[in-house]
Amino acid sequence: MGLLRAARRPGALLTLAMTTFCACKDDQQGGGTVNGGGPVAPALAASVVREYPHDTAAFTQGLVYHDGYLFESTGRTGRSSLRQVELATGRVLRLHAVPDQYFAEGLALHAGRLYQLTWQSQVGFVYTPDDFGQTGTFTYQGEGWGLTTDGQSLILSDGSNQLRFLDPANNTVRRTLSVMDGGDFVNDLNELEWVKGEIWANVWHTERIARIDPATGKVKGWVELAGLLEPSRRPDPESVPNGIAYDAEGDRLFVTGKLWPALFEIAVPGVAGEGAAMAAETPVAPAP
Ligand SMILES: [Ca+2]
Repeated sequence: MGLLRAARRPGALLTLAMTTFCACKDDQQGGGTVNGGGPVAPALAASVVREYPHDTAAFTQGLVYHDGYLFESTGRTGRSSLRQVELATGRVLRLHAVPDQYFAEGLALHAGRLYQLTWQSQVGFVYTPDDFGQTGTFTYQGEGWGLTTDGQSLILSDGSNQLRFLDPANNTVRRTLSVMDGGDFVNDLNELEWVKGEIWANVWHTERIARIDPATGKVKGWVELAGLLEPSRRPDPESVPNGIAYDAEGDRLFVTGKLWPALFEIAVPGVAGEGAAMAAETPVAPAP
């Protein structure tokens, strides 16, 4: 996937590189395959707008942008946390240590509260973003991987191809969505983000993000992250891309990975994340 390698200097936007590939796990290297289920969705390369520092001890499982800051959920038993992070420096401004028995997972901001999942404990925590005061808990069946919201429901992934829409008022499942590309189910859905009416999902152990139609579950397109962080900068095999945050007001997209030393602002030309890139290209009017 070298042709999709992204540039690293600020404001640099690459020419669109498009290809098609199957979402199935036996086709990790891309290239179209016959699956009998209709055409697979096209892939667009992400281009790097800026690179920021990221804590290499953060096993990122959830990422949210809110009010000028990143909020991050990190996993691993005994080391799980909720963090408020300064974007420019990667500095952790506030850290809540999740009790040792939990492995923290996805994170979403819904109705002014942060919702944090745990992997296999079937309980989540609710906090106020200002001070990380815990205001409640919520429960769900099975595993918790990624979490986001469409403004009405909490949307939960569990490592399968299914997304569950939960009613935050009573924890019931409003509906379930099967995610498919062409004729193939897309398994291992992980960290989630609501971006311009689509659900974006990291796919575990891959270098790509699925852009999912929330009405049908069909993958509308893929965002290719291959080349974003070189293998030499990844401390271990689990250092895969995970973590998507969207600044809707500024149209800025942020992505990182587990234990990554960097967090990237990216743009997907014609799709999202072009706010900062556009601003950089706007000529300054001469003084009168
Ligand atoms: Ca997210």
